[in-house]
Amino acid sequence: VPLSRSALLPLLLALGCGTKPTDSALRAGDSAGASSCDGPVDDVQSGLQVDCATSGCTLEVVSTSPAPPDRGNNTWQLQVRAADGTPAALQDLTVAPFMPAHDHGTAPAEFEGTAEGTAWSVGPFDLFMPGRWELRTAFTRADGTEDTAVVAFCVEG
Ligand SMILES: [Cu+2]
Repeated sequence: VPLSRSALLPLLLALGCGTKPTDSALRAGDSAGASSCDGPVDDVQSGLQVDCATSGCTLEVVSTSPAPPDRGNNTWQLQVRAADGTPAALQDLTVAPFMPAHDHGTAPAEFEGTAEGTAWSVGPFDLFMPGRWELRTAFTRADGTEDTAVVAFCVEG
């Protein structure tokens, strides 16, 4: 990656987080509260399935570590299921954790998954702030069809 994580993280915090520009990075990271997780979220646990954007499949959360997701390093196992529920083979799967309210993601921004049978392991990715995160997932099915799915969840302070 062109920028080291240690160089980019303070930049992300300075640019994206908190409404008061004078807040320090630590202050922004500590500003947990009910209002920090506004918006719809999924109940992230083993077996959760969310709809794919276009091709009629679902994205299943096989497992997360830690469970439920928490601040710091997280590793997830994901699996795409066809419309009939059978596990779908994929060519690739990439996730981009993102905080829409703050308009920032992680460093690096994307994490390529590793196939484990029909499931894919992604991470560790650092959910470094409390609040509402989206795991924006993009993948290519065996027939070349590209699709996306989003899992939204709250990270507690
Ligand atoms: Cu943030």
